[in-house]
Amino acid sequence: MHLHLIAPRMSRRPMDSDWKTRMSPPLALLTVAALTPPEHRVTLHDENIERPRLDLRPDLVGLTVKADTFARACELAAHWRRLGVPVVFGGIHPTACPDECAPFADALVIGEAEPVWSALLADLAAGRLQPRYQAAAPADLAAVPPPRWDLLNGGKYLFTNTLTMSRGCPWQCDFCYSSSPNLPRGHRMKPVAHILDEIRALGTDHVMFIDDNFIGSPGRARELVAALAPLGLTWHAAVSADIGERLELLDAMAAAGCQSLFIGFETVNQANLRGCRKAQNRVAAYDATLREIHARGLMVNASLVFGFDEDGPEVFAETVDWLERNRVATMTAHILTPYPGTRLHQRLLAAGRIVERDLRRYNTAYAVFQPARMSAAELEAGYRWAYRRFYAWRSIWRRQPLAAAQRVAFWEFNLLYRKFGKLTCWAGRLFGMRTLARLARAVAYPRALVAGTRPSRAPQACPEVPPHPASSHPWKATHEPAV
Ligand code: B12
Ligand code: SF4
Repeated sequence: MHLHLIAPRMSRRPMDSDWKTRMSPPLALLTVAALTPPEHRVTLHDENIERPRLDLRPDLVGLTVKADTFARACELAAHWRRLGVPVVFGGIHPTACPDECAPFADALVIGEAEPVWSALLADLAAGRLQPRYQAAAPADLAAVPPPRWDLLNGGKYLFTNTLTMSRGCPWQCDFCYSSSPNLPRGHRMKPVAHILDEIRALGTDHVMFIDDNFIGSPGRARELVAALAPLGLTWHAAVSADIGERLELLDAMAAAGCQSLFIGFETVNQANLRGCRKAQNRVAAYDATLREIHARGLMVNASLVFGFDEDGPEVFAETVDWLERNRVATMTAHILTPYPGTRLHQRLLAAGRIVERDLRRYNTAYAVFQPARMSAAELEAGYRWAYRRFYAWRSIWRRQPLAAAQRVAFWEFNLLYRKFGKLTCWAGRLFGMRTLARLARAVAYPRALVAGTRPSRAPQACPEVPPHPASSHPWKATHEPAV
């Protein structure tokens, strides 16, 4: 049989360039391809990097579907269903909202593909495709095959060095898919040997772990980090904000070549954190956490959310002041988005506060609900202002890292990716995204290219950063409640 797997076009946020949608390949589809027995032919298409091949007549079309790509997935599905080709939807949106997705596909894979994919293919071959496939138990991560990287047109992506070491997260923040009933609870890790094999198969000394939470099982993460240490890798990961309470693990990560952490701080208001049940974050500990991370020479990409119930129009300046004061290298900000299937969605729906149902706008750049302490227009305008202000020259200058080892990466990200992203993306198209990424990486992390020459990453004394005299927002007085 011929299986055609597709990642539909994402709805790009106004502040992003194509770097964002071409950042990395759809790992889910590479994984589904790897699960497919070799007697079947698999083709893969990512609509974010090339036009769809509507002329193909495969035996099955598989689409990976997120909230913001749902509408496009339905259009593509309708095309092939008209031609009599069965279509299966998988991914986070059909998992969280199977009933809404069911009319648009012949079959849904609810949750992980590993336990059900071969049964689905057998049913298809026998002409008895079922409408829903859902595993009774979570996948055995020891048996997950490495992704089929060979199917990719890798040169068109910024990074092709992504991998996961786990699935899930031990926490259940209200706005996150982890709070959705169809997702397996808790954090599960792949065996360390398995992860090392995946890294070797990538054939690079620079990898990005794109898990929800690299420290979701701290003991197991320690084992992995110990195994990574001798490899001389440069790597990046996403961790929860309680990393500040695990300094030994942080030491080990820095010593093993970790260069930057993506952290969901979300808000500088503890009441907001309580409201969304983000129990692991303590605003009072944020500054110290950032100091500890910076002292070990790591950069931080802070993930922030605007529009919680305690947020008024002052939240944007307060948050950016805090980021600048702490010299946070990069920011990924979101407007609070009630993804269907999450607890947040249930709560706002029940309160009649969802004002926008077009899921194409559910990419965190739009206020799709009625905020409590400002208008939807103020929320959107404030959000865009926060991006402009954070990536303004003045702010970039103030946020320069104290650790010399991170300065080049800092300037590269702030200028090449954010400030001049549209221009550099054009250059990327001309010379190849990956060629440019490799060049940027070689300049930012030159020592990583010479095995065994990594400098010591023992914590350095890192001076407390004084508040900016120009800061006009007394955020500390209002936003440092006791916990
Ligand atoms: C990597 C990633 C990205 C990459 C995507 C790269 C790519 N080309 O796919 C980038 C950086 C581009 C990205 C961007 C964004 N992302 Co993102 N991202 C992720 C992340 C961390 C990992 C996804 C992944 O690859 N997982 C590994 C694979 C193997 O697991 P999986 O996807 O669950 O797939 C399994 C099953 O679901 C199933 N499956 C999946 N697809 C299919 C298809 C078929 C046919 C079948 C049979 C099975 C199947 O089988 C797989 C194996 O079991 C997820 C978090 C998460 N844990 O999923 C968030 C996540 C998907 N992102 C999210 C968000 C909010 C965003 C942004 C809006 C953030 C922002 N404000 O910029 C943007 C959207 C971009 C835009 N619209 O402009 C949300 C939800 C998004 C949504 N719309 O529904 C998530 C869930 C994070 C969260 N917890 O809130 N993201
Ligand atoms: S810590 Fe992050 S990944 Fe985990 S439930 Fe909360 S938002 Fe989701």
